[in-house]
Amino acid sequence: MSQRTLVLLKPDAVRRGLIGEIIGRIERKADWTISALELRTLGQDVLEQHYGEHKGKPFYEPLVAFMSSGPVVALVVEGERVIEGVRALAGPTDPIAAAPGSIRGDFGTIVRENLIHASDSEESAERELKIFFPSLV
Ligand code: RTP
Ligand code: MG
Repeated sequence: MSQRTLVLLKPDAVRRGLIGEIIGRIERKADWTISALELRTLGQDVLEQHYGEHKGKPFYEPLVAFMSSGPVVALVVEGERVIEGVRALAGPTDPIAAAPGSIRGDFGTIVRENLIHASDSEESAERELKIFFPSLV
């Protein structure tokens, strides 16, 4: 089943020079395609829409501060079961709990600074793609 997902390489990944490493892992998966890609610094408005489900939680304010602390790379990836697939490449939210071999497991230690976002369901993907790439049909 071909799908589309919204991926963000978070500001820690960009600062640490891991763009190529992470995109390379996504690119090497068979039959997945990067169909949009952009470096941009996120404002409060976009982050509030994107992470609205977490508003009010204790980690929300520091998360928004972190996510606006430098540029991110936003990508649209298309292909077979790509929503579940990029989540699997990323590993669980806490990088210490993430298995070596996953992006978070290989490069992260701090829960907040966990390198990558990927949509967690078809509904999230549709919602998030509209926020980041509204011109995409
Ligand atoms: P994401 O939305 O960024 O892809 O990450 P996720 O689904 O794995 O995790 P989620 O629960 O949606 O949390 C969003 C992001 O908030 C930060 N976070 N910090 N306890 C904490 O300090 C905490 N919990 C979550 C992480 O950056 C997480 O990716
Ligand atoms: Mg999430």
